[in-house]
This record gives sequence, C-alpha cells and structure tokens, in this order.
Amino acid sequence: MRQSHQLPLVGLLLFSLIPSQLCEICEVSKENYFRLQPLISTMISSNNTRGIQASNVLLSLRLVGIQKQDIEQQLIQQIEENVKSRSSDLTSGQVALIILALGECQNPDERFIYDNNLVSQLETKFQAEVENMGAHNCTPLTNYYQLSLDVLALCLFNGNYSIRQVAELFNPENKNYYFSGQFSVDTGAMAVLALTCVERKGQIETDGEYLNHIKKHKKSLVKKILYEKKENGLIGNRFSTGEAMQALFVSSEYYNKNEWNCQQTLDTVFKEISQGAFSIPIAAAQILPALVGKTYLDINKDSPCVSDPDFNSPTPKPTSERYTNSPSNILVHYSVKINRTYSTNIAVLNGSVFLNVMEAAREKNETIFRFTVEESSWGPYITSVQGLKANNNDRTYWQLLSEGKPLSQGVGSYVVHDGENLEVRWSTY
Ligand code: CBY
Repeated sequence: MRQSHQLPLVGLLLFSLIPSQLCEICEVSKENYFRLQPLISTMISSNNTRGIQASNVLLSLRLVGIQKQDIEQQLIQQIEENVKSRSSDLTSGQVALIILALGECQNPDERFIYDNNLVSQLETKFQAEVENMGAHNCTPLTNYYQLSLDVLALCLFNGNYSIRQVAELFNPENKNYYFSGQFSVDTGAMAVLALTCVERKGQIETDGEYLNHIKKHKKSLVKKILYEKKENGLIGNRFSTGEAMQALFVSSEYYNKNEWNCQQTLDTVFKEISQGAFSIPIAAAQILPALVGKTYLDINKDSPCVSDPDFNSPTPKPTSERYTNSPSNILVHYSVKINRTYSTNIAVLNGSVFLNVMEAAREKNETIFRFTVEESSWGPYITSVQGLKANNNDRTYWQLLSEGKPLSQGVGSYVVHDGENLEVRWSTY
C-alpha cells in the first residue's frame, strides 16, 4: 500500500528530472546569434586570410551556412592558387583541409579536388607520414593533429586507408598525443572525429576486431579530453575548446551527462568572444562550428550547400583590429635559453607583441638574438634562434614563455606587458 503511494511521487520526480537532461541542447539559440558576430567579422573582414588559413575559414563558413559569394570566391581562389603554386610542399594536413573545405557540400569547386587528384595526393602524403614514423622513432613528418585530419578527409571523401593501420596508429598511449608530457586536447579531439568517421563507415563482418580497438581508443581519448576540462568550462585552453566540443558531441555514448556541462562551456566561450579572444581568422574558424552544434562529421560532399538566413542578414561591420593605446614605451626582460641564458632589457611601444620584442633584441645584438620565422596558419612561428634550428624528427622546438610559464599564443599575437619576463627556450616536446 505504501509503495503504491510512493510510485506517483517517484514518477513525478523522474518526470521533473529527465526532460531537463534530455532537452539540454547545447548550441546557441537564434536570438543569441549576434554573439557570434565578432567571430564572423574576424573571418570575413580579414584581408590577410592567406594560404592555408583560407581553407579553415571556408570550411567553417560553409559548415555553419554562411554564404557570402564574394568572400567565398576570394577564399577559393587563394586555396586554388596555393595548390597550383606549391602542391608538393603542402603538408598532409593542409591537403586534407583543402579537400574538406572545397568538398564540404555540393558545389562547382568540388571539381578542383578531382581534377587535381587531391584525394590520391593525400593518400600518398599520409603514407609518407607513416613511413617517417618507421624511420624516426615513431615521429611523423608533421604531427598527429594532421594525421587525424588526413584520416578524416580520406574517410569522408572515399580515399583508401587501412582500418587496421588506423587502429594501430591512434592508440591513445602513443607519444604523439603529448607535447612535453602534456596531453594535446586539439590533437585528441581531432583524432576522436577521425576515429568516429572510420567507426561509422566500418563493416562489422570484415573489420569487427579493429572496430573494437577503435571504440576503446575513442573511449580513452574522450576521458583524457574531459580530464582537461577547466573550472570555467574550457577544455584544454580557449583555442582547443571548439574542437573538444565537437569530439564530445560525436561521442556522447562514451561519457555520462554529468561529466560535462556543455552550457557552461558555451557561456564561457561567449564571454571570451566578447572580450576579443578569438581575434585571428583561424581561431574564429575553429571555434565557430561547435557553437552552432556542428562538427566536421557534418561535412557531406553529396548534400546541397545550405544558407542559414539568420546568419546572412546584415553584413557585419569590421571590428577595429587592435584598440589604440597611447604610444608610450614599456620595458620587458627578454631571454634566450639554450644551455645557458642570454638576457637583455628591451623597451617597446605599449601594445607590442612578442615578435616586436625579439626584433628589438636582434637590433641590439644580432649574434645573440638573431632568429628566423616562418608563416604558419596561426601566424609567425619561430624556427631558429642563434642559428639553432627546430627539428621535427628530433621533436625539438623553440618554446615561448612568460614568467616561466608556456604561452598559449604565438609570437605574432601575444601582447606583452610592462615589466614582464619573456623567454624563448630550446625545448623538446
Ligand atoms: N595544424 C597543425 O599542424 C598544428 C597542430 C597543433 C596541435 C595546434 C597547436 C592545434 C591547432 N588547433 O591547430 C600544434 N600546435 C602543434 C602540433 C605544435 C607543434 C608543431 C611542430 C609539429 N610537430 O608539427 C609544436 C612544436 C609542439 C608546437 N605546436 C609549438 C607551439 C609553440 C610555437 C612557438 C614558436 N616556435 O613559434 C606555441 C606558441 C606554444 C609555446 N608556448 O611555445 C604553440 N605551439 C601554440 C600556442 C599553439 C596554439 C596557438 C594558439 C594561438 N592563438 O596562437 C595551438 C592552437 C597550436 C597552433 N599551437 Co602549437 C594550440 C592551443 O593552444 N590550443 C594543422 C595545419 C594544417 O594548420
């Protein structure tokens, strides 16, 4: 008798709990689309969306349904020129991104992929990555973030890959998921996306054993990603959060609802957007899809390109690049550390970035502070200091630090502060 009284109560309790869990769709509501405008402005009004950044931006715009003909044409032209002028220099991940961007949905530019045999080029470049691992102590030509992009593009665009090889390569204990002992959330997230595609396409009868390995890898990677969740909801850091969200969207069966409060992550990202945290095109391009609930697995070469009317109404005004500060000087301490440390004090204009400090130091003493840079999709990347060159096969690089802590921005974007201790350190990852 007592039980039958309790039943409706329990039912009511469950009813009040379950819907809130099931209905929690973590994506920005249409009324809040204006919060994404700074990202869109950064992506489309930046006239320096050069080289490989262009494919990241195009991919992101298409994925969320932003159609701006003139901008799209400009990006496509840049991508195609890039392929024509330096196709053999492109890394495997760059080719993968180009395929993903040009083939995102049914469109005339898709032809470019097939006319230029980009998928078979990618197959060859992917195998070269794997061969390099054989010759150089399991280190690929580039990195596992790019290998994941490769597998993702091959999987989505019907390229050849061996599911056995994928299952072996993407073991979560592999050192290539780590940089200086730290799990790389960007890398893990991209691997989860690639593995999910392979898993969805695999056939139980023939690939059963490997599919099981892949499932196990995914589960473990998802755990590692969630372990990097910060108190404010970011996963890894602000720049890896978008891709981590995508990975978590496609693997909800591998974690419990209470392990991730997606809304909290979303709110923190919005706050960061409003503070101008994603001010370079690639950073904006990488965070945007997840915020509207999209993932790279939604890339579908056979479905028509859609345009979301809520995004395509007024043309956003370009944001002013950097706020203007009074042009006063600030003083920073700059060191180069190899075995010993070489230091100097440098005066630079308020609002200067790390690279300006390095340039000023070089002017003071060319022998000690000379360096070389290369352009990367995230801006300038330091390749050598004092003639000592970073080498992928040895896993060496020039690490950037402030007050002894690694920076999460590159030399071209990190704005330095008065009295700061900056360092470039010869390191292994
Ligand atoms: N993209 C790639 O191949 C890059 C993959 C990536 C995992 C990338 C981060 C993530 C992403 N979303 O794109 C990556 N970095 C890698 C692999 C690397 C290594 C590069 C060498 C290799 N094996 O390919 C390496 C050496 C470990 C590395 N990143 C170094 C650095 C430092 C660069 C310093 C220098 N010499 O100029 C630096 C500045 C860290 C430091 N304190 O020294 C760094 N990376 C940072 C900060 C970042 C983030 C950039 C954020 C920003 N706003 O500028 C990053 C997004 C990224 C680019 N690296 Co790496 C990671 C993050 O903070 N979430 C594919 C290609 C087709 O485009």
